[in-house]
Amino acid sequence: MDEEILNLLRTYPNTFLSGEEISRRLHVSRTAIWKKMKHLRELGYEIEASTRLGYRLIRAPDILSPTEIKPFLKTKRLGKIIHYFHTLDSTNTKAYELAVGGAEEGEVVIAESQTKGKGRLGRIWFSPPYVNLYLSIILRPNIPPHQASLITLLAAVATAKAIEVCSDLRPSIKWPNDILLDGRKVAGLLNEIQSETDRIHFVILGIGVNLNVDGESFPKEIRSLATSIKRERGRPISRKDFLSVLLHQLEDGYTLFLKEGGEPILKAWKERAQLEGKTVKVTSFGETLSGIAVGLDSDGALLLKMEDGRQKRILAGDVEYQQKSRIV
Ligand code: BT5
Repeated sequence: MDEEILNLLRTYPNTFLSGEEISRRLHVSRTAIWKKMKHLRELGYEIEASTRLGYRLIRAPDILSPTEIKPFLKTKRLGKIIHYFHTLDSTNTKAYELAVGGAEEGEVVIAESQTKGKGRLGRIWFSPPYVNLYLSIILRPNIPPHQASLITLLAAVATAKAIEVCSDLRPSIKWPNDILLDGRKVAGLLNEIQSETDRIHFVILGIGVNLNVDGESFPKEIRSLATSIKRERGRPISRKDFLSVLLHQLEDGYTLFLKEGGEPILKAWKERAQLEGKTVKVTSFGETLSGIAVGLDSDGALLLKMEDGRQKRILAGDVEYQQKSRIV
C-alpha cells in the first residue's frame, strides 16, 4: 500500500489530498492511512499533514526502493523485478540464490548496505549504508561460457558512461573490472557464472559504485586508492537518478552485445581504457608477469607482450600500471 499512497500523492504534486479522498480511492480506513503516513515518514518521506486539508508530499528520500525507482525506469529487460533490501551479506550471493531458484533474466537485487560485499578472489567490497550503489543483475544470455568476460567489459563501459552522464566527470576503465576517477577506484564489477561446458545457465553481474561516500569514511587501507563521485565533484549525486541511468546504459550495451556480438563492446571498451602500449605488471593465478599491454583478444582476454618478445593471453588477474603510456 506504500506504493499506492505514494503514487496518489505524486499524481497531485503540490496539492493536498484529504484523508477522506485517499480513503475513498484506496478503499482503506482513515486510521490505516494515518498509520501508513507515519511509516512513510519513518522511511524518510517528508509529508505535510493538515487537519483541514489532508496530506501533501514535500520530498521523497534518496533511497533505492522499487517505489522510488520504478517511476523513472523505462527499460524493457532490466529491472522489471527489483528485489530491494536494507541490508544483505552480498547482493551477488542473493542474486545467485534467486537465479538457482529460477529467477528470470533482468531481475535485479539492490541493497542499501552489505555486510560481506564481495570482490574477486575472496576480497571484500566496502559497502556502507545509504550512500552508494550495490547492485546485482541476473542475466541468461544464450552464449558460450568463454564469452562471459565480454559481459564484464560491457558493464564497465555502461558504468563509465553512467558516471559521465550523471556527473560530467571522465572515468577510465582498468582491465578487467575497475572504473577509475583520476587514478582511484570509484567502481568495481564482479561477474559470476553458472554454466556447463558449452552453455551458460546464468550470469550474475555485480556492480558496486561509490556515489556519495565521504573520502574520510573509507577504511584507511584503501583511502588513497578509492574515491567516490561526491569526493571528485565536491557535491553529492542523486542515487536514484544514477541507478536509473546505469540500468538504461546496461540495457543498451547488453542488447547491442546480443545483436552484434563482442566487436562493438570491445571497441567502446578500448576507447575508454586506453590500455594499449602501457607497461604493466600483471598478477594472474599466483604468477607475476611484466610486459606491454598489446590489447584485448576477441573474448576479452588481455594480450601481453612480454620482455622476451612472446605474447601471452591473460584470462584473469590484477593489473598495475608501471609508467605512463608508451607507444609499442
Ligand atoms: C571488485 O573486486 O572490484 C569487485 C567489486 C564488486 C562489488 C559489487 S557490490 C554489488 C555486488 N555484490 C557483491 O557482493 N559484490 C558486487 P576486486 O577487483 O577484487 O577489488 C577489491 C579490492 O578493491 C579490495 O581488496 C580493496 O582493495 C578495494 N576496495 C574494497 N572496497 C572498495 C570500495 N568501496 N571502493 C574502492 N575500492 C574498494
